[in-house]
Parts: sequence; C-alpha cells; structure tokens
Amino acid sequence: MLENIKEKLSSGERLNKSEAIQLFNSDDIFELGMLAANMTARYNGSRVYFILNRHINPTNICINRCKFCAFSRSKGQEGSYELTIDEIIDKLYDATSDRKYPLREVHIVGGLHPDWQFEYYLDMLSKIKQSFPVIAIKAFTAVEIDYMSKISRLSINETLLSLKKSGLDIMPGGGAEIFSKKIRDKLCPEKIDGERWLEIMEIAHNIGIKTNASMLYGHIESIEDRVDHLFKLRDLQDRTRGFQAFIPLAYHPKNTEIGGFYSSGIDDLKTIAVSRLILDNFTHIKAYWIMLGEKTSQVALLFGADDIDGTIIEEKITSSAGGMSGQAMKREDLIYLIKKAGKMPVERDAFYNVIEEIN
Ligand code: V47
Ligand code: SF4
Repeated sequence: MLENIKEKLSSGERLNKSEAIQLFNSDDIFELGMLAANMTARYNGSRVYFILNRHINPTNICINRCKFCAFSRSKGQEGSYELTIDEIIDKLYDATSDRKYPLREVHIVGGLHPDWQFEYYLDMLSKIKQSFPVIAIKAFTAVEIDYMSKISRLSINETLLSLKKSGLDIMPGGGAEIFSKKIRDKLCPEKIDGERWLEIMEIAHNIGIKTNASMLYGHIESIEDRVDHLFKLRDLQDRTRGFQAFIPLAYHPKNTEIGGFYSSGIDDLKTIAVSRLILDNFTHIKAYWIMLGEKTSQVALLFGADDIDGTIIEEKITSSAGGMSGQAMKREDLIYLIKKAGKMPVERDAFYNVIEEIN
C-alpha cells in the first residue's frame, strides 16, 4: 500500500503533505515502523541516546491557564507554589550529591508568573551556573521567552542574549502544542500563536541557541493539523538547522478542562514513525518516556525514535494530568530498557556529545 512512499524514501526524496497524510491513515503499523527504523538507522545506527538530567518547574502559577494543562494554577489558588532560587539550588544539590555519574543537564520550565521580574530569571540562571558550572541549562519555552520580553520591554533578541549571558545553554521544545489557529484558539487562547513560537525559535537559532521542538497530539486536532505542524517545523529547520530533537507529546486528559482520552499505543507509535519520516532534517526523535510510559517508549525505539530522554527525577506536568509512568529512572534502568530493545545505549550531554557508548 505504501509502495509509492517506499520508492521515494529509498531514492532519498522528500515526502509531501499528501504522503504524510497517507502515512498517518495507514493501518500497516509494521511497514511504517520498518520505514522509520531504516531512516533512524541511517542517521544514528543502532545508537539510542539518554542523558542524566533533572527537571525543575519553578512555579505552577500561570496567567495563561491552557485548557489541556492540569499543572497550572492561578495565584492564591490551592496547590499553587513558587520556588525560591535557593530551593532550586537545593534540588540540584540533592540530585548531584553522592553520584558516581555526574548530572549533565537541568531542564527548567514553568508557568507565566504574574509578579516575577525578568531579573529573577536572570538571577536563577546565573546562580545555578555559579554553583554548577558543568551542568548545561536547558530552560524556558518560547512561550516563556515571549512573556519575559514583554515584562522586560526588551526585544526577543535582547531577551535571549541576556538569558544566554546569564547561563542559558539551550531551549526545550515545549509550548508548540499544535500550530493550527482553529485548534489553538480552543485549547489555549491566551498563548502565543504558532507563528510567534516559530519566530522566537528562529531568533534563538540565529544567535546560536539550539532548541528542541514538540507537538502535543491526541486531543482535538486532525491528522491534517499534525501534518501541517510537522511541515512548519521542517521548513524552519531547513532555514536554521537549529533544532536538535523533535518530541511528540502524548496528550494526558486527567484533571484538564478539555478532558477526553489518552492516546492509544498504536497512535503513539505511528506518530513517532511518521514524525521520523517527515522530519528528514532532524537528527533526533525523542520517545519521552514520562509521557509514553517506559514500555511504549522502549518499543518506540523500533519505530524511529533514537532518544529516550533521561533520569528526570521529578516531573509535574504529566503527573498532574494522569501520567502513568514513574517520575524518575536510574541510569541502569535506562540502559536496560535500551539494551532490551536491541539497541546500543549512548550517554550524551545536552548537545548530543557522546559521554559513553555502553556496549
Ligand atoms: O509545553 C501540558 C505539554 C509541555 C499536557 O525539549 C502536556 O527536551 C500532555 O515540552 N498532556 C512541556 N502534555 C514538556 C516539554 C518537554 C518535555 C520533555 C522534554 C522536552 C525537551 C520538552 O508539556 C508543554 C505542553 O506542550 N503538556 N499539559 C498534558 N495534559
Ligand atoms: Fe501555563 Fe504552560 Fe500550562 Fe499553558 S501549558 S497553562 S502556558 S504552564
């Protein structure tokens, strides 16, 4: 059924939108997996990357209150919290003490706090850098960057340069959700639109900040919306080459305003595989185990993914919305999952430099 696409892929041709739709509509999950796995093998051999990292969400207080987000709270609402910089540093000390293998990355994202000043974020970065000079700081989605540029009255370029000077190394891929205006208006009317998200990423890439990209799927979007989202990312990557990895984020419905269902295992695998095939200019596709669950993310390594994220330690966004995985994995657990998928585990740093290949 997918003969036309197979031929194009084997002659190194790019897929177009109608072929991407054909892939999403295909029920031949094995054929899809095989095509995606072949592409991954060309880019990454049998290597599967993981990182020793720690997530920190400085606050869940957010003025946006997206309808798919069970993590955020309004100021003063029960369950709202805000961390001091000392509390953030303490979390990092806890994550680094007594460790045979050093922590390589801290991933920081949070809500848009109504009162925090831009200087607070700069201070946060520089104090983390002072205390932990070797840990890379991956922080702030394009949504947070837009907000910081508003509260600081700086341009995006100036905002990013100040953050970089204070210690920002790379940016995560969150906040992209789904670019379709129609869907975005229903899901997150307060959030920056897709064009703005792409514009901020382009500026980051142009000043040498690598970023990730993501897509939230499995809620009210159509296949066409997913395809359109992937092609917008592919176009930007053609221009900048600034994206390191793409992460499909499986929607979790619990405690959210829009409700709905968990994505199915088949949809998870299909979305990984089709993303791998469309995003031919991305080196890495991440099977984020927190959202896919440990076992589906392991199987996703046979469907085009070459990265499983990392140790995480504490996770609030998915767990608030009914995440079914744990919140932490040990180095040896990640290695075990990857090896049992028949792949070679590779410990990486935040920039995909190899720390150790584990044979
Ligand atoms: O931007 C919010 C999503 C994102 C829900 O770059 C939800 O390496 C599912 O972007 N169900 C944050 N998803 C997570 C993120 C991320 C995670 C891991 C690695 C990287 C990376 C980035 O989580 C948000 C939003 O898109 N999200 N609520 C929910 N109910
Ligand atoms: Fe705020 Fe981000 Fe949650 Fe939206 S997804 S409500 S911007 S924390």
